[in-house]
Amino acid sequence: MFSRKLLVMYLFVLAIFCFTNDNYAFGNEANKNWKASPDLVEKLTKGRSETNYSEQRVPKYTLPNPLVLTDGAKVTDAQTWRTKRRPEILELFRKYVYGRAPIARPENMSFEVFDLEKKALDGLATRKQVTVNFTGKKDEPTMDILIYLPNASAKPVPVFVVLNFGGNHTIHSDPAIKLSERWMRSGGEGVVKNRADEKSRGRSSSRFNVEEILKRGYGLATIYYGDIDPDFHDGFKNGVHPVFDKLIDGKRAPDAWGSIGAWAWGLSRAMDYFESDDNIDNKRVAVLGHSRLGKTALWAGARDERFAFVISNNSGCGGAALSRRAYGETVGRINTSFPHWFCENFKQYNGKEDELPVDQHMLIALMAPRPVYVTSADGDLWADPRGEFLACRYASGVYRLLGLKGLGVREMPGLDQPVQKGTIGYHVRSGGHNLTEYDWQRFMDFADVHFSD
Ligand code: GTR
Repeated sequence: MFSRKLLVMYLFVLAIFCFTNDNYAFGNEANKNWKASPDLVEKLTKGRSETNYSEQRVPKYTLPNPLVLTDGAKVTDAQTWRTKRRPEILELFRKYVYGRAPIARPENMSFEVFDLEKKALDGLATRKQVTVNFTGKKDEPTMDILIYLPNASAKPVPVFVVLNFGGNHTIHSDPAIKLSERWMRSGGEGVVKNRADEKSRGRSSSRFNVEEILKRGYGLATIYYGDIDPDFHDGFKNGVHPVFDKLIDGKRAPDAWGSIGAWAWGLSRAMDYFESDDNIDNKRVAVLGHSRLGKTALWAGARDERFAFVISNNSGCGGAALSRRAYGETVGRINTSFPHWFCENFKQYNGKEDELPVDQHMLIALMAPRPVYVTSADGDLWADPRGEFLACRYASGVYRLLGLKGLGVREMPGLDQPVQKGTIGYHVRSGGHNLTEYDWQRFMDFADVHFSD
């Protein structure tokens, strides 16, 4: 009698669990909606007790509606989105998150192609290396773009442009790539006293399978992000900031650009170069970045609509993840660890995500109607995979308003089950925080669809 009662109770609880837990799915493990591994949650929580890794502790939040104007009016047509709401959201991100670039394309900026090899990589590619001098003046900041274009194509080719962390010479062992002489973050093979040496050649080649990209018909362009602004907090005294900053009474404005703003601006200057290069199809340039550079790729794509496809790889907080979930890295944490990444105004939202006038789904919505692809990794809870997925889902309304599908699913897909049905692509991959061959293949699959004639 007693055990029957228990059995009934057990079945009752199980039924409630099945109905209330949207992640519960019958059948094939592989098709199960992704969920953070409980073991990993436990381990990470033990290691960083101040960080929330538990879904139960995600605060209740209400997201700002991308389709409601600041004055409360609803956006119900594409024109109002285009002429009113989109500029409004862009301005909110400028003012409160990434800061404002003081200049667009500098008038005297110059390009110098200092290397042109038509038979690079055993004849597979044409290699170009180009110095962009931002002001056209001697001794002022420059950046070098390394470009590989597939020789198999007679037409201008679509290109992926990617900022890199360690210098252009780290993406491939090709000895003709100029070895960067710039400041580098310490740590890692081949960096001595914050300078790269020969040992660092090809060090990050696992993140750039150049031959495979070329074989699939795409070009690759890459720039060392430190050329634009070295990634440490020095009060904005190096890189492009001191050259272009407009100080007010000797001070920077609370919405002056931070480092992410500068890196994104540098990507637009690379786009300026692509427009002058007849071998590049400048209507099909995809901007891609990993981690902090994923945040940068999103901001670059939002502010410069010449980028036809925008890809955020494991970008997390301040990138694709919803800030209001405060899961993994938070606004307060990122502004403390990296005080130079965002604008000063962003710091007023430390611990007050709810008061932000925007959230990151609105950043993704700024890409519409262009394709955008967001990735997460199973082990990368710091970047909040679910928050990245939800941002894509909540950006979808804007795509639908423009007659497109958006993400096309409501629930998180299973591990390694890419969602590529609509104009927003998403996957959560096995493994940790990284840019892998799997990620690249999915980006190229998505580009094949959206870049086809
Ligand atoms: C982490 C940072 C993340 C992410 C990452 C990276 O330390 O907390 O936001 O950007 O660095 O860029 O590698």
